[in-house]
Amino acid sequence: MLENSTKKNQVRKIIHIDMDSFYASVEMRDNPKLRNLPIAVGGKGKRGVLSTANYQARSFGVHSAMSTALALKRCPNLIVVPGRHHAYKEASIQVREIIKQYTETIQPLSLDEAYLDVTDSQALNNNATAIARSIRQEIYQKTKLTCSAGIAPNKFLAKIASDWKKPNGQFTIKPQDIKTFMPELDLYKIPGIGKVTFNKMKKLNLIKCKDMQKLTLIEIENFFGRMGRRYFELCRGIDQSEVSSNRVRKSMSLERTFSEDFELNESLYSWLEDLVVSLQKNLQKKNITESQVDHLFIKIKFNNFTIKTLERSQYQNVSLDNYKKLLNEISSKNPNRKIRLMGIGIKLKENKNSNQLSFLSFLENLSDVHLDRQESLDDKFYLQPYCHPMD
Ligand code: TTP
Ligand code: MG
Repeated sequence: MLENSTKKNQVRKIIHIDMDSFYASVEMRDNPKLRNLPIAVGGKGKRGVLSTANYQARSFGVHSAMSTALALKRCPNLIVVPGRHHAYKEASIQVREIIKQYTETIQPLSLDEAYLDVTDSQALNNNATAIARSIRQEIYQKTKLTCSAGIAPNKFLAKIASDWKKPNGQFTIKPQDIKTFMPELDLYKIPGIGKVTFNKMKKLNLIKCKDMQKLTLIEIENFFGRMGRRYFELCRGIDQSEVSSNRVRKSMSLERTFSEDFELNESLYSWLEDLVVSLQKNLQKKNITESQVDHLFIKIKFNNFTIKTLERSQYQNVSLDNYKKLLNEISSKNPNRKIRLMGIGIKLKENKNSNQLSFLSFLENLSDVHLDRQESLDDKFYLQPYCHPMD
């Protein structure tokens, strides 16, 4: 009895590992001529977008998801190289092999990021800071790539901490440090709080966690709806979520970035048809049948980069007709608007066994170019495969 409750209240030891300027670092490693120069990985065309940039390029204000055109304005000597996804996957698998020696409880988030629960790890006297250091050293020895690590009692704090000493550094937040660490943390640093939400927070004079800590749960829920409770907890450094190595697929989607902006109307039907055909093929490849589909959704990115998603529970059949209905509904709600991206997808019914993903299929399903990372705290979005943008 005592043992159980001790275990339940045991302080957890979570590590978040994040590779440094991952794609760019792989490119510099494999092509020494690129070292010491500002480089970025991405599309070179008129509407090219960057996946990432090395730290030298970042000092010019160049960053992920920036248009190549703007990046070249900021840094005229920037060298833009196309992505080599197989090389990134290979490095990711090597990293995973190293991490596996320290714990089996690993939750990959993307090719270059993972959470580890080392609470019960026998390695290095169960010293999480030492484990993180050792993992980083081994990753460097085997891949010649650097990474950063955050060590903390929960996933949220570990993720925040891995950013603290980037690149090639690590930072530990001990349980007793949380009370002093949290108040000064900027709310926009919280994963899941993107531009739109942060702008809303700013209007309410909520800039740092200490500002949010002054509000009651009910007040936060009134402002931010169902995310209220999560924000209430996160601004205090509370996060009970587990490092879950059993990835369960919750959705599947595809999207296409257009080479020019299009009107949001029926003229998009032929693009929609292409997407539906590809989605149907992908569902087939993954042995997902219609009976597993809960409902359909459509996603639109407008030319001002705002994103709208429309989900309708009455549509379960993956047909062009149903997606046309969703497109018509979203276009009637947003008349005369131009868009740069359209995506479609399905949400799956909850069925833990049949949707389970292995690490390898997780990697296969990862977006090669995830330029549209969702502003969501829900892990499901990391599992969505995407079409390559057209640029
Ligand atoms: P990140 O870990 O977000 O970025 P990073 O590893 O390049 O840099 P940092 O040192 O800050 O961690 O993403 C990992 C890789 O994912 C990145 O190298 C390229 C890809 N990516 C995209 O393709 N599009 C994006 O918008 C982002 C953010 C990343
Ligand atoms: Mg990274």
